[in-house]
Amino acid sequence: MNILMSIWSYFATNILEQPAFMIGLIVAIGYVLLKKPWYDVLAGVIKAIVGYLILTVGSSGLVSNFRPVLVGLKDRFNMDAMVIDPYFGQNAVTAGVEEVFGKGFGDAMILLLIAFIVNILLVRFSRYTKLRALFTTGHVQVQQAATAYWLIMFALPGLLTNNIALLVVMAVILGAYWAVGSNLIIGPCQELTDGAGFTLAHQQMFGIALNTWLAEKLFGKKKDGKDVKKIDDIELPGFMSIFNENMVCTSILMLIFFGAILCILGRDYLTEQGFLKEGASMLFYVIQTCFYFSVYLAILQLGVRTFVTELTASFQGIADRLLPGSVPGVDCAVAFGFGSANAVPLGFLAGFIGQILAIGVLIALKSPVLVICGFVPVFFDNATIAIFANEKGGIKAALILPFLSGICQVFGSALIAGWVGMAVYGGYLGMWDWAVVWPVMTVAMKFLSYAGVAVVAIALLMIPQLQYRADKEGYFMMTEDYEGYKELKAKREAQA
Ligand code: ASC
Repeated sequence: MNILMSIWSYFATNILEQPAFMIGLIVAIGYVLLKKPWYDVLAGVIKAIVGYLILTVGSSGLVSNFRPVLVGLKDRFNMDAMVIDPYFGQNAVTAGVEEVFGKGFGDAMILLLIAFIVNILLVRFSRYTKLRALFTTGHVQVQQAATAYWLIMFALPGLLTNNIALLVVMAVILGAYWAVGSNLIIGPCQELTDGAGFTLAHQQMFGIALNTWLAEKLFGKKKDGKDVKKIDDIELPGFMSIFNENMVCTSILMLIFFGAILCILGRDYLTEQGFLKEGASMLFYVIQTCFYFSVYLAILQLGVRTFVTELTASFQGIADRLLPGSVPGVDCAVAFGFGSANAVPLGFLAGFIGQILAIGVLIALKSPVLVICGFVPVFFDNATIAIFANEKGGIKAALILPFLSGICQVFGSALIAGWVGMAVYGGYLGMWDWAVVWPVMTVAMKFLSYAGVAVVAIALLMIPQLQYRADKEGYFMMTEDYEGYKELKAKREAQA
């Protein structure tokens, strides 16, 4: 038993929780099932892992580049508050779970494994469950398992004395959330990528679904049949046309907005904190810091292009042999390689403004829980939402919806983290689904107890059934034969 546990813990720490190696493993299995020669398998695995590591360099570069702004806002305005960010959230659980529930953090990782198995089984039986997506984003699964662990123990304290029942309830709810959420947005992902054959498995899946729907309903095709103006359709006059280029657009927007914040923080403060070297030029520090956003975005997009090709080609082997009709769910940053590149900085800014506004309201109302923006929710959630919103509702949707999402992230996180007692440990996950969807599920479980668990599980599992009912012919075709699906859609549109 001990040996088994050590093998499992080695596998979990080094592969399951490390998306780069997890994706490498999936690519290896996929290519072996496709009976590729060994050297093709090897080359594919290397490209997938390196591509993913490149993506990680881009995304962690973005996070650290933004640090001076966030640290500065916190220090300068003397705010002692909870940071909404997945890593701060994970720390808060690690720090508090023993004290609050008398439970170790280790169980959260066993929960991760069981929930992942639930996800695989739900997809294996897609004929009945109608679920087609496998969650592969391990680092996100760790953060979510930790937060779900806390929320569910808070909602159902009766389970604290029965470990097995506790794990089963959690694994069913979390596994169903993974499978249902990533399945829910297969349609928008296939449309965005013209059938690349993946979906997103991250922290704003319901957020993407809702905002894509809102973008279409509120900002979509006009009554006279005219298409909406997407970001890339806007032809800017004269000198403004330089904004059409993504690298230029990102650099200038960052320079204006974050350059201003850096200047307000001031040279003395930045030097004191060690962000700016003694005697270095403030002007060039600001320019370089702001331009680095474009650098990391370019790196991130290169990483995406490198591993997505391998992942989707090899996944065919898994979909053909093991999990028919399924697609892999990947990090939300992968969306940045598709759609309008300028949606990324615009969504980020709109979300940032929304968050700052909401934080202002919390301060004005003297809320007992104050929130500080973390970079991951404000950037990755809102940029992703903007990309999808732009596809359906154009530039207006790509600005207004992320703005509203920023507000939801702050208010939702403040409410739930204050209520369940995570705020005092300094952090909460804070991403869209965890600021909106999980609080609702937690309320249902807290007030209805075990009936609430049933309600939540059934409600989640009903979603794919409803999606399937809405389009029986196209539902599986969308992942199995995208060209055929497009023809079907064109035919339907012609008839309408
Ligand atoms: C998260 C998280 C990250 C980022 C990254 C985005 O939720 O924990 O490190 O988003 O996955 O690419």
